[in-house]
Amino acid sequence: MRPACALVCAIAVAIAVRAPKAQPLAPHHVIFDTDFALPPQDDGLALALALNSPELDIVGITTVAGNYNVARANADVLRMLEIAKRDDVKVYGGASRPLAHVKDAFATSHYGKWWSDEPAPEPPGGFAKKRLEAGTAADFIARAAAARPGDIEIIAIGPLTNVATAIRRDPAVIKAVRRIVIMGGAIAALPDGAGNITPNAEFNFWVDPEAARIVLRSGIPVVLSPLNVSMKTSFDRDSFERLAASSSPIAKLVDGQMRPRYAANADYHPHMYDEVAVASVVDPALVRTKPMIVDVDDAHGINYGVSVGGAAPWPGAEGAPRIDVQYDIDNARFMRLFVDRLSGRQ
Ligand SMILES: [Ca+2]
Repeated sequence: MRPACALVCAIAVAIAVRAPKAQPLAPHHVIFDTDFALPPQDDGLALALALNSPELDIVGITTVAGNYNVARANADVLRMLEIAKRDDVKVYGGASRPLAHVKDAFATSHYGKWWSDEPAPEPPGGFAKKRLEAGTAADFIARAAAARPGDIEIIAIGPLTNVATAIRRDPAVIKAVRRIVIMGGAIAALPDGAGNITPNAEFNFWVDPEAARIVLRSGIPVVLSPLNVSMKTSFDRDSFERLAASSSPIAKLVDGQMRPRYAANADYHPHMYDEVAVASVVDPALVRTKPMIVDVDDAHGINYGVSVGGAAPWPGAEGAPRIDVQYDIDNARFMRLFVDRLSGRQ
């Protein structure tokens, strides 16, 4: 053994001896803020992924009106937790209306039922015995963040009304929340940046543009999962069949709810939206992000609810933050994670 080798080898052995054993991943302590509906709604599939991901510790679920009204969000999420045998997860009822957006002829004739006062329809298997916790979603967000400063992350996959309300009531939320991962917006400066409710506005931001602007400008570190990255995803038939072959309760639910759609259309392969936001917390390497300045238009005109993102500041966007924007994803790897987790294969 040459002297040089002896030295190098001795160091290598020392490093190997001192190297710590692999530790389990520290869980992300998350509040799951959602305009929930059962699968095939993306919120339902996103919660299924979260519930089956040991990287995530769900400290509470908060509901908000969006896809449907908040009564349905509450009924469906309580039922989902019973199906998943996760009655231990606490649910707090949230905002039934956006901060300022009033219902009009467009809202009532297009996608989404946030404006509706209809009672919730009975979920598959009946209404849950599990009940909402006392207190509002906004109060819970403020209380949970204050109790664990710097520890709580919010995964927000609906209109941002609850988070904005929490910030307004208690600005200490801004410093206490570690970060917020938001499914929302569409960035025209990136590929696939068209809107999905108006020509340029994404649905979650359009339902409550004032809330989206408050949250983005709050100072809470933001990761944005916009339509641009959703458009790169596909819940392909092979992945669906692999999931459907599992006997897990959630896989059976997804099979029952989605098989008619796959059966009716040989080319059915829906995009994934809220699921991407969850998956990107579980495995950040799935997505590509870039820092961009992003703001939301809350002027009541043709761009109401439109998010605008750019690499450099521009007039009118003074005070808008630079945030991480997801723009691409490894769909094959994402679908493997999604199917493995929902089918209990981990
Ligand atoms: Ca949603």
